[in-house]
Amino acid sequence: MAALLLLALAVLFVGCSAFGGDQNTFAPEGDVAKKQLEVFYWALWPAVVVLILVTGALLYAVIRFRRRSDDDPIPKQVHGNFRLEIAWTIAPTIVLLALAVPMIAAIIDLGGDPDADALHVNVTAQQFSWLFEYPSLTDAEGTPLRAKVDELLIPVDREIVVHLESVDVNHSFWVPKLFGKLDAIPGRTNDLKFNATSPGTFSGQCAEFCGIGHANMKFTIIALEEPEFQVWCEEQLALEPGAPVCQR
Ligand SMILES: [Cu+2]
Repeated sequence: MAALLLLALAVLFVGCSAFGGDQNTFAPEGDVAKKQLEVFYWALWPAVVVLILVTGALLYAVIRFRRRSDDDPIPKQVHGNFRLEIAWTIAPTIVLLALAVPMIAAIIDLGGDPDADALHVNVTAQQFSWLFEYPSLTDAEGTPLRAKVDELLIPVDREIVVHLESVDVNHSFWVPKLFGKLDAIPGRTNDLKFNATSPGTFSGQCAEFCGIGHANMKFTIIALEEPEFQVWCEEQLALEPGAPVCQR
């Protein structure tokens, strides 16, 4: 039995990205992911305290008031306790109200207007890949820049605004180190702001089961330093070095 339990735990922990995986929400590398992790901890720690208090009280009651051999067959009958009932109504209300303050503040913050110099990206989800287009980065003919399928390049430390659409079924856009999930729904556009605070490669994937190829619907976001991003932009659009359209 113990061996089985150990095996089950081992299988479970293999999936933990704390052991070096790169889809780790506990190792955020963007301001949005950091804020979302903060909010998660706001909910987690009070819940842990409540869990310990409730489980402790339960275990105490089970052991302290267990049936003994010399007990009467019918225990003392108790109906209601006004003070206790008031206490366990007011205490959770205070906890929930206190938690609402940082959480609502975070929701307002994350949903605010984008920066004036934010880079906009149109993201289209389809079975089973992701298409990325930069509406403001256009070549001489006005055709917008498109990144490779499943590979979005962004400048580091700059706000990116995603306009997310789907052409077929529901998908979900998710890069654990940069931002939480956002659904891609046919017929509507969902927006998301994020940034990367360090250069690097961040892996993401579709987080909504969307068909037989769902598991392979992965993509990568590559964050480059601003000058490198500009060089890449100029090359892709076949523009002269220093072309204004690629400048921040
Ligand atoms: Cu999908």
